[in-house]
Amino acid sequence: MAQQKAKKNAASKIEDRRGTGDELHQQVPSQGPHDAQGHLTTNQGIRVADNQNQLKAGPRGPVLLEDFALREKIFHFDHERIPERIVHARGSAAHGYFELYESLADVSRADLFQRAGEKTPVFVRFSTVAGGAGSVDTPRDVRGFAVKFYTQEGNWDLVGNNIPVFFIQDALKFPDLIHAAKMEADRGYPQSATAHDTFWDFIGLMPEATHMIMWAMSDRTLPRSLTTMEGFGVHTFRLVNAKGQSTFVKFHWKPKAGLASTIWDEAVKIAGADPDFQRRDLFTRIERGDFPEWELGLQLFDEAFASKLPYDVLDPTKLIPEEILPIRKVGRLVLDRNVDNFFAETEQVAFCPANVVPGIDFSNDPLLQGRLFSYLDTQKSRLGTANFHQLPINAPKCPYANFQRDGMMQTAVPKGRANYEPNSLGVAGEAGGPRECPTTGFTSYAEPLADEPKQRIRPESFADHYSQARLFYRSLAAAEQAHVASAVVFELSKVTLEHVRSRVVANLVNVDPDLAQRIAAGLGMPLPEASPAQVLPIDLELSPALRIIEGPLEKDSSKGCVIGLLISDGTDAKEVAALQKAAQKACATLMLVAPKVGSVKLSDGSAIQADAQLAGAPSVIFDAVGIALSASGTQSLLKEAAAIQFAMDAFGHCKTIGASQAAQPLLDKAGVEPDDGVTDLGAKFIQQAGQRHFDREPKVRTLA
Ligand code: HDD
Repeated sequence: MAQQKAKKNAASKIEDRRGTGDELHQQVPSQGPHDAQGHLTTNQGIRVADNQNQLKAGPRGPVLLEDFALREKIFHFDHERIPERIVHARGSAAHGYFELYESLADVSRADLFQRAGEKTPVFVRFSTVAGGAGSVDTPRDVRGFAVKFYTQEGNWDLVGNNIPVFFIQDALKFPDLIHAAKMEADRGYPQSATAHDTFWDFIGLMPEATHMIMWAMSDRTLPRSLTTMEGFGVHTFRLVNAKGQSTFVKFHWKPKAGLASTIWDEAVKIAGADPDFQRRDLFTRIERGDFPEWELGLQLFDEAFASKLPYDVLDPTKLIPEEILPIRKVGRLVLDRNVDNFFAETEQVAFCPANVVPGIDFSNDPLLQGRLFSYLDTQKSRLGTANFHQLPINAPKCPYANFQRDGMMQTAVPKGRANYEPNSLGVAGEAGGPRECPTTGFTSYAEPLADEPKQRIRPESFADHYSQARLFYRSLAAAEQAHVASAVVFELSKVTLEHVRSRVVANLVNVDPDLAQRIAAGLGMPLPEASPAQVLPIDLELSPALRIIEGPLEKDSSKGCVIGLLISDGTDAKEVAALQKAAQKACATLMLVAPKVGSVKLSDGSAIQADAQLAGAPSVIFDAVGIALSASGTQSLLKEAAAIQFAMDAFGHCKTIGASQAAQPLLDKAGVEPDDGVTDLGAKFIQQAGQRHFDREPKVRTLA
């Protein structure tokens, strides 16, 4: 009875939370290093009298074994680390909610998709793939985009990436892909970089990776911020409604902040200036109330639509262009709370594509099917016990009950005699324990299966490896195409084996002979013959929606931008105040950068503190830069390499630069030439802060 009551209470608490949007986040009970009275204690609750000195035989004597406080503290410290994720080890995460715009009851019975306006708590972890947990934030790498929805019918994990396709078609090849991509087995380098022999050796031998390679070499793998990238579920999934009807679906996350990337040279310099650049950016945005937001978009289709496409929707190396199948925006994802503890939440969160709720189901995509096994399995190795679901970040926020028992680190205390089902020890729901729910429980979509032999075979419909690679490359803006060509030249220039370079370029001839020619020229090698293609590529209709530059989502507003303003003694006080006001109005952040942080004396005699010192705040960490120097300030900074570099890099990275007239000598020394993106410190400067000026690029670097 008591059990039933407790269950009812839990259920009604859940009811109360429906649609209110408040208190969506269950707080983890805080366990500080002290007891309720503020005393420091051991893990056994014994108050610690001295946390500075070990117990010794005399002031200069040996340490005594009986010092249990010492032994416990060191013992625990020695075991603080857990294995990092085999992939996606480096991640940053935040809490938030998903809010539904309209009921999707027509296509899915999933509880979170029923009531317009309802909010579901979420936890989102972004990651790089190849680097270790301590690696930098801005390598050229795919970004993970994993969302855990704590729905009222259990957890749904949408474990996606910021690229809508994948390298391989079959999960059996995943260990090979990752071994090839990560640091080389014998030498342990390079870390978090694909620019090495083994990666490109594998890629050259796996033509199915070519489409993904085009994305990986594009600006998509250099996102400016985690908040300016798209997310994709990649595979085709199914939605299933209350009548049991199935609709295929592809999931998209569209960033409200727009799409923005860095330039390679910039990404490399950010890695040195601030290895935690994206983690810090996510955290500080949320701290200052600039909550990152994405819209959930669905591409919905049926078997008849799928059968007309010239590619297979079960093939994860293919996408369906938005122009062919428009995206229906059905809700928004808002990240509004930082984690309280990085380890307990970001590190211990365990995602699994097999976590689906009634109304969402899998397709037969062979990559997805393999993933369904891998994630649960890896968590056991990483988190050490089959009870990892009990960790607060992983536990569902709805009641859950079954007869799974015991195991290492069991923290639940299940009551009652029966730990098996069926049992007749009590009336269902009482002492006898939980029972099946044939109507509301998860049932798999009853897909009719073909009567075919068991075999290891790749379907013919998966054989075209080049048409979509061509579609992507040719859909890009000219500047982006140049970035792709240059990225491949860069990466292959790091490849020491000539036959590997040559094989990759031979594959790319199938994608676009002009691209291959540009790359061959950039590498200083003859253009090889096209590699034999299983299926000759066809020209699909181009999809401008795939672009960042000049694409539908290209960032052009200053909202959310971080602008660096270089000031020094004598800087015009009115100008600083006006820029601060304008930035605030544009919802941008203005950071003052000065040779000394403590105090800068402005033109009116007032003193102001800078937010960052020049040497530690190069322009790569800002979206746009201003140079508000007086004539004397300019003169003294003309001898400062960091100040010259500040302007030079901003120009080289095609950013908007605003400068006072008196700063002109500094611009001249930095090689900043007049163009549309170089302005005075008036209104245009702040308005353009979110824009890049790619027309400038041919002036500052040779692209392939
Ligand atoms: Fe995976 C983690 C995304 C294919 C096996 N994967 C992982 C994470 C993301 C993805 C975002 C990090 C989750 C987190 O933040 O904790 N993975 C993908 C996508 C794929 C994909 C979008 C293709 C469409 N993955 C894939 C395959 C396999 C795995 C084919 C294995 C057969 N992935 C894993 C894993 C990881 C993982 C080994 C490592 C850590 C973890 O699971 O929790 O199980």
